Amino acid sequence: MPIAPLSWTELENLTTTPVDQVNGPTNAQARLRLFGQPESAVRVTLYRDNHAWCPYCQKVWLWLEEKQIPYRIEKVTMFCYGEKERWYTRKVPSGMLPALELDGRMITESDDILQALESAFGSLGQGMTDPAVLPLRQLERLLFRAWCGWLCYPTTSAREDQRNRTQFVAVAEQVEQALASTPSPYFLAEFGTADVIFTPYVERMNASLYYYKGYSLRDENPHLAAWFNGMESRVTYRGTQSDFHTHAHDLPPQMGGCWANGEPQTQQNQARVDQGPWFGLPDVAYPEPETSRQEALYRVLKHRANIIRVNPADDALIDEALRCALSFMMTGEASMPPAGADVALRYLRDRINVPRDMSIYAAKRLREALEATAALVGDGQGTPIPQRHRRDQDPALFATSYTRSA
Ligand SMILES: N[C@@H](CCC(=O)N[C@@H](CS)C(=O)NCC(=O)O)C(=O)O
Repeated sequence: MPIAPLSWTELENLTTTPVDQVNGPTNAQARLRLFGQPESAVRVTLYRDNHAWCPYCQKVWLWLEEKQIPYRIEKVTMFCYGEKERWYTRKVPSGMLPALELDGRMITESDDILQALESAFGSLGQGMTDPAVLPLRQLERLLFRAWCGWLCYPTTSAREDQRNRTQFVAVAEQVEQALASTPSPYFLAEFGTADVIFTPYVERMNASLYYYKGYSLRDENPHLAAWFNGMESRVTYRGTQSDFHTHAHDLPPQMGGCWANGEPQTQQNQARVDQGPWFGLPDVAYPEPETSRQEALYRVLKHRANIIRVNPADDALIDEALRCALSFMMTGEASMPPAGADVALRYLRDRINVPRDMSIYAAKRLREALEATAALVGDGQGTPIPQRHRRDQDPALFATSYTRSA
């Protein structure tokens, strides 16, 4: 029998001490990373996107985390999410990300940034200009182009889509061979720069081809599967890792469109990524941490005032509906939400961004609870996610954060 939802205070009492963002594991929320060193050791500021989504930023971010270089993080809005900050365009007139300040010197272009970091701090495994790394960097660009050729152009026939798929699969096979030629799951004998360079787009390929083309990069390619598993054994990668839902809906405005091929497998995959079940998708394979529900709860509580304010539903309605979903997530007991909660909860379900808001398993738990609670009242869906921009996610809407009550 449905029970009354917990109050906000009762929910707050279920939270535990959050992880240390500054010295703890890699996370998207930190503004300062010290790795146990004093703040005076900081020589680097990374300017990266507010959404923790930009692939070139992820490359630099992962490198800094792997090398444990103390750094500050300044977050900037990407054009398709909202207004670019003036303080940033004064520093970088193009507004492009990432940028990095090293000992007061501004550097743009992710490859130049990595080279400058190598000069200052030494390379991560085999470095950017190592003769073994250079051909792998070229292979990464080849794979990137084959992916764009398949995903980002409309086709007029199934045959054309098939041809683009064949071209992509041929390059993926080259990647398989490169991975097969090393004794480790990584691109070279030891983890290093080459893996960091492949990470952002291979992650986006895995998500987007699953969602728009019905093709699972991770399931179809055993060496890439082993590489993903190797990456997921690293706490650094886990902290930067996104999920299928986030990528599927953040890529179209960035890439100028992603084209679904309409095949039955694609339609099935789209339904699964959008409506669940989210557990078991090939976007993650390491075991779920015990803290995933706690993390999701903590993150919602921290931002609940804004989450409620930006939801198109009436504040009182989403307040109660959200407490029902969170109570279910934490206790396993269903609470009946008010009429209209289906639309309100699914609006939020569709806008959980990984890793910006929380890590991959926390997001799955939260989406699951929102969907299960929404389904108690109806099958209404939230406002569709825009495809040409993501101003529904404008960071300005979330500028002030909730402070925990005494
Ligand atoms: N070649 C550049 C590419 C950087 C790039 O394309 N950045 C995009 C985001 S992925 C950007 O800043 N676009 C402007 C914006 O979206 O605000 C690099 O390697 O750093």
